[in-house]
Parts: sequence; C-alpha cells; structure tokens
Amino acid sequence: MTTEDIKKQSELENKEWLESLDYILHNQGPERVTELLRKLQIYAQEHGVKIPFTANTPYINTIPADKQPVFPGSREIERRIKSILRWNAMAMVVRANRELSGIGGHISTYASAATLYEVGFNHFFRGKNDPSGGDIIYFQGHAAPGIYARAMLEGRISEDDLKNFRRELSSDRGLSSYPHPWLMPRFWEYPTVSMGLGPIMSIYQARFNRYLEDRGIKDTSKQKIWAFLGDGETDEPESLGAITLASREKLDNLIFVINCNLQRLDGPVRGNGKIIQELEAIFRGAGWNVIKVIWGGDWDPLLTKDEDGVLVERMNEVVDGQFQKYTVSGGDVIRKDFFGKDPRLEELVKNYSDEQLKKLKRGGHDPDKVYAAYKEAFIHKGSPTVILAQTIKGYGLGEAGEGKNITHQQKKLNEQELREFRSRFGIPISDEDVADAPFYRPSSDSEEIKYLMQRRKELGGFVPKRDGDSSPALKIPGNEFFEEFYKGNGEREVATTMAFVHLLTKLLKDKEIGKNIVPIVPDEARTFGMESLFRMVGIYSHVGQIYEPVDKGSLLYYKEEKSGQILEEGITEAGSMSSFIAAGTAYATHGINMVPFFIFYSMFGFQRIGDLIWAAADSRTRGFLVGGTAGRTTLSGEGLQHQDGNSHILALPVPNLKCYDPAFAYEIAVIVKDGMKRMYENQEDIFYYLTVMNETYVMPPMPQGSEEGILKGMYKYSASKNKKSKLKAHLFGSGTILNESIKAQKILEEKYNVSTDVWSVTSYKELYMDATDAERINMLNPEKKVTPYISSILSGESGVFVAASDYVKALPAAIAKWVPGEFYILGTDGFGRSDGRYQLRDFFEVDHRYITVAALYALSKENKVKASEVEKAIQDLGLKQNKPNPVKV
Ligand SMILES: Cc1ncc(C[n+]2csc(CCOP(=O)(O)OP(=O)(O)O)c2C)c(N)n1
Ligand SMILES: [Mg+2]
Repeated sequence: MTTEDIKKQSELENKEWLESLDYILHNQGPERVTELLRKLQIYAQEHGVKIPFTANTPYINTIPADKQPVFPGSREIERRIKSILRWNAMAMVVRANRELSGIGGHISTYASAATLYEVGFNHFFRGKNDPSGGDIIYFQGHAAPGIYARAMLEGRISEDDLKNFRRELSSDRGLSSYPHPWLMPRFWEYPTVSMGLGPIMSIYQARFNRYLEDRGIKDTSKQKIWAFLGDGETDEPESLGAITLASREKLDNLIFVINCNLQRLDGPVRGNGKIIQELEAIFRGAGWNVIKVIWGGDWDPLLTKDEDGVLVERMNEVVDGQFQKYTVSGGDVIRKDFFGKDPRLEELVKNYSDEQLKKLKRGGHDPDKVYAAYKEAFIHKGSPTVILAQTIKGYGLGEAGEGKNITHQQKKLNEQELREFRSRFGIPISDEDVADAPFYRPSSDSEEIKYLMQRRKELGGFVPKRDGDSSPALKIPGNEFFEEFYKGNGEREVATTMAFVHLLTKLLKDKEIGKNIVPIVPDEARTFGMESLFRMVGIYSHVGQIYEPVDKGSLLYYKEEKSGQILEEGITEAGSMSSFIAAGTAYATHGINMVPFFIFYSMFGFQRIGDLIWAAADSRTRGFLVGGTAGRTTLSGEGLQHQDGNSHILALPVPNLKCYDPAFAYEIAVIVKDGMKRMYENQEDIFYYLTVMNETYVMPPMPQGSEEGILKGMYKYSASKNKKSKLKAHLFGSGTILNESIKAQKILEEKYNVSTDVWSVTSYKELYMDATDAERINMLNPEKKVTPYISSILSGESGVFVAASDYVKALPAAIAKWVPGEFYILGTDGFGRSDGRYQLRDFFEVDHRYITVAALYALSKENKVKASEVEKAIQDLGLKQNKPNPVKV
C-alpha cells in the first residue's frame, strides 16, 4: 500500500469507529460510551498497547452545545450594562492617571473578566438578604475597577467616588486600589490582591462554612464560595497548594473561576504550552470537577462539522503564545496560520470572511457558555468545581492593548483609542466629550438600571457588601475565672505554654463562650501539650471517624468527630492561617463572633506566612495568634531553623496587632482576658500575638496593681531591697529571660552592691506605639505635653538600664529614646544553634552574667564604676572576652 492508501484506509477506519460510537451515544447515552471506552482501554492494554497517562480532555468546552441550558436573562440588556461597566471601569483608570500620572490601576484584567462577573452578578451571586445567607465572593484584586463601576450603576457609590479611585487621601471617600476591608469596611469583604492568598483563603472559608454547619452553629448549607483567580496567579504556591483539601473534604460549596486570558503581567502565562490544559490536569488529578469554557458559541457550528476531529486536533496543538498572536492579528492571519494547516480546516471556513474569523469568540466572553458553566458548578455535588474560562486580556481595548504584552500596564488611552472603545461598545457619549472620558450612568428609570436593580433585588441585595456590625457581643468570663492564674502555682514548675493551654482548656469548658472558641493547630498539638483537647472537644472531621484509632484505649485518644471543635490542619501554617482568618472574620461574614486561637511553632509564623497575617489584619480578623516554642535560647536543641528570635520584630509593623512576650501565667491571663473583652465585647477590630515558651519554672503570684502595666507593655516586677547603695540599675526582662534578669538582680545587689529593680516588659511594641503616638501629638501641638506611658513610669527613676530578651536587639532598641539613662541592650541576633539553654544563653550573651556585666558596664560609662571593676566582674563571672560576636558566626 502506498502512504496515500494507508492514509485513506485510516480515515475510513476513523469514520467507521466514530459512527459506531455515535450510534451508541444516541441510543444508549454517555455512560455506556464511557463503559465501552474503558473496556477498549483495558483490552488494548492487555494486548500490549501502552496508553500514556493523561488527565486531560480535548481542548474544547466541557459542556457540549446541546447540553447548554437556555440563558434565562436578556442577553441584549445585559450586554448593554456590561458595555457601560467596561467603559466606566476603563474611564476611572484613565482619568485617575491623567490627574496624577503614575497612580496606576488596571484596565485589562476587568476587560477580560467582565462577562465572568456579569453573569455572576445577574444570575448567581446572592446577597446577604437571600435566604441562603448569601454567597462569599473573592474578587480578583486587579478587577476592582469593574466592581466599583457596577456599584456606581447600582447607586451605591457616586460618580465622585469613581473620580477618586486610588485617591484615598485627597478626598473623604476615595476608592481603594484593591479589595481592602480595612479601607472600605462596608464594601470589601476579602482582600485578594496579593496573588495566591484569595484562593487559599477561599478554600478554608468553604471548609469553615462546613465546620459551622457540622457543629450546629449556623446553617451554611446553601451558601457558595466563589473565588476569581488570574491564570498567572496560579503559579503562586498558595493558589494550588491546598486544592486537595477542597476535594478531600468534598467542598461542593466552592467554585473557582480562573480567568484564563493566557497572559500575566510581562507576557504569556504559558507561551509554549497551554495553561488551561495544565490546570485541567492538576485539578482533575486533585479530584475537582473541571469545566472548561474555551470557545464561544460561534465555534459550535464549526465543531459540529468537524466530523473527523481535525479542528479539535488543531485546537489541541496550538500553544497559548500562538493563540495570543491571533488575538492581535487580522482574520487573514488566522485563516492562514490556524486553518491553513489542513485542507479540511480551510474547507471548514471557506464561507467565513476574514472579519468573521477575527470575531470568533473565546468562551469566557460568551454569556451562554459562562452561564452554562456556572449553572453546572452551582448544582454539582460531591466535589469543588473549577471553571477554566478562556478570555482575551484587554478585551475591547483594540490597538490600545487588546492581547498585547503591555496590556496589563496600560493606563492611558488617547482620544482616538477612547473613541474606538466608545464606538465598539456603543456608549452614548459624543465625539466632543469623549476625550474627557466622562463616566456614563443611564437614568434610574432606564431599562438597564431597572434590570440590574431587579436582578440584585431577586438575588438578595448588593455584593460585595461587608457587614461588620451585626454580630452580637460575647459574654466574657469575669475575674473569678482568671483568679487561679493570678495566684501563681505555688512550688510547681510550669511553662507559659502549659499555663496557656490550661487557660484555653478552661475557656473551652466555659458555658457561655466555650462553643465559640476555635483551636487551630498545624500538627503541633502534642508539641504544646494540647493532646488532652483531642478527647475533650474532638478534632473536626466532616465524616466523623470511620476507622478505629490505634490509641482508642487510652484516655487522650485521637478523636475525630463531625462536631469536633479543633481544626487540626496538618502541616500547613498557610492553611491554618486561612482558617484563622475565616474564623476571625465570622463576625462579619456570618454575624457570629468566633474566637480563634491559632497555636503554631513561632518561627514558622510571621517568617513563613507574614503576608497572610497582613491579609488577616486588612480583613479586620479578631483572634489570638500564639507562637509556641518561642525564644531563640529558650527552645533548646532545635537549632538554626527553629529558634525564633525574630517574630516580635516581624510583628511590629502590623498596625492592629497587639504583641506580647509574657513571662508568667498571670500575665497571659491578664492579656487574654483584656483581648477577649476588647475584641468580642467591645468588638474592636484588633488581634493578638502571644509568644509562649517551654521552659518550666515557678509561676509567681501577680504583684498588686500590675494589670495596667502588663497591658501597656511594662511594670515593675521587683523593686530593689538594697536602698542604701548609690549605684542604681534597672533590668528589663521579657519572656523567660525575665528570670535571668531576676537572677542578675540578686548578683548585682549582693555581690556588687548595686541597688537593682526588675521590670517585666511584656510588649516593646505597645511601649513603642504609645510613645511614638504621644511624641507625634506633641510635635504637631507644641504647647501640649502628652507623656508617653514609658516616660511616666520611668520618670522618677535614675540609674542605668539593661534590656534583655530572647529576640533581636532591635526590639528593645525601639524604645531607647524614652529610657532616661544609659541603656544597654542584650538580644539574640544571629543564627540559632542546637544546644542546651545554658549554652545558648551564654552563646547569645543574654544570661544573668551578661546582664550583670552590662549593668556594671553601663554604670562605668557614667563613671560610677571603674572599668577595672567591670573587667574583674567579667573574669569572676567567667565571660570570654575574645568570644566572637554571635551574629557573625
Ligand atoms: C504576590 C504578588 N506578586 C505579584 C503581584 C503583582 N502583580 C499584579 S497583577 C500581576 C499579573 C496578574 O496576572 P494574572 O494572574 O494572569 O491576572 P490577569 O490580570 O491576567 O487576569 C502581577 C504579577 C501581586 N499582586 N501579588
Ligand atoms: Mg492572566
């Protein structure tokens, strides 16, 4: 046979096989086809045919045209609304950049996503008045102009507001660049713009909804969680890193919509590949329901005619970079390059003009296709859904940027470009006016506005809309509850971690608020001695426990249950933090104050997931972050990667975060009590970070009247007993290092005749924030004299000051300015080491001996002690003078 004969033969076989399959499909349906294919596959494999693994389906829409539901709305009115939104979203960016060049904003993201959002707004997204309780929607950050444009048509924000996009400081009501609940607390609910955080937060939000339902706290069964992502955004590990949780937990309340415009900021997402296929394989592999929306309806007749599959083959083989090329090319190029590869393809489009070829739509711009996908996702049961929608970045911008590599950054359109945009979308703005890029809002009784308002009314009100004021306050336990912590532990030695866990256990048992507590751990409960909680309140699992745990016979067995209270997240600080945010914003999302305690290895908190903590702050999350095994020298043995001397510095910039490094059980109790009161009774949008440590010692009773100081950051723990000496030192200690200060006090008093006071510094951050605030007021009001707290409590004190903590020296240095005397700081700058506490404190120079020497040295600088006496103390205490600086080794 000649090659030509073989080809003909193959074509004939193809035709026969396809016809048989078609027969079965029509007569017995798709399940039978699947069964046959599976049988064929097994048969082929048994006879030596190697079938390469693929998690992919062909590069066509998942929902075939004949399975599409009828679009329930008015395509025409919705198109007009969408055109106006496109115009206003573009205009607000263009105008903002005319007024202040470089102010930024994005046109092309929303331009590509407008249909994806509008089908949602008109048909799916439910507001909070809906009986379901409303949907939870994570909008893609860079699409914000489109969401504002819609709120303007809805009459929720004004034209003036649009003018003040990205001008938050130049007006009363500027619009924030991106979704920021901190800045627009009645509008934005979920911050998304740091790419990857929206997706992971949405997954844990969906799971938290289930948790609330399974624990009988709220019926969330009808709510959906929608997360809109960019295709470039999926390269962030957080975007895809938690998708198996969603499938494992069968979160069919979760819908991801990935806007696959094939581009990111610099250029194509996968120029040499196919991002939609890559994502399809990943999500299918992870057990998600994947719906591809690749082609618009005008491709359907071509696909129907494509009997031998050459068109689909061509669609499969062309890479994204080339599809992008077609976007910026004329129909002639598409005909030649795409269809010209095979005479059968050329034949397929021979009656199409170049203009028609150019206009063939991508699926994400076709409301019918998008509606079909959303509908299927909405009713799908048993797994989460991802919709992969192919779109064009900068759709409608034409020469100004459609499909171009510069389009993400395009912020300025010239008159000609504005005119074309206006004409393309039929916006009734005259040629004279168009150059000003005026906003357009049809009158309130226009068909468009009436339609849009009616749709929102039927869907339960506007979205996004944040409601932070509707949650009832919680009743916080009174003083008697905390009393035992104030009394101390007698002779029994415990660690602050144990004291904290005891407090948490007690809170969980509290009749009033016990059920609102949400303990969250990333596989560290045993590390912190929390395993008794497993049995006591159970580990949350939607399916309960369908196995017999190995330790069932023991008192503290690993108990999973549907009504379990602990979120045992496994080894994911990012996931745990996302749960913390979901729980800590439940007051706004669900109208219920939940009290999350996220307990983690302190080194893997701020350092690892600082950006999520920043997002938590923006989200106005309420709750307690608890960094366990904290302190560079207190956590012995674990070494360089584990020992945390950093987190309090990393926590310093988070404005609404209160940070404490407590030394004693009563300090923890005072801080937690006040935190609960402020967050859940007074409903302040703040959250807490506490470090707790695993060194055991006797927990003393609380000195009278120290509550205020504990909360404000410092109080005198122990005054000198030596009143006669002329030499005076003050030792500031925090966390377990406070014990070293107490030891140094004894040595200074007894051996060196220095009258010494010890201060517990619970929060350098509080002291610093308060002092800088006071100083700022004084500078701007020179006749005022606000006294910082630290100045007021140190005002009567003289002598020298030595601060020692288990954190880097920069932390106490933050308050140096307000310390009224010679100030020497000891801290743990440098890489950690594996060894015992004694050795570590020697290495980092933070033990009682160094504190003693530092005090003597400070006194010598004031000429109150001779240098030779300090020298002698160094020898006596056994310090090595030529020891290398720990930060350098
Ligand atoms: C963590 C993070 N890194 C970088 C950026 C900067 N950035 C903003 S948008 C963007 C490109 C987005 O591309 P894609 O996700 O495909 O969204 P599109 O605009 O194409 O819809 C980048 C890199 C960011 N916002 N967040
Ligand atoms: Mg993109």
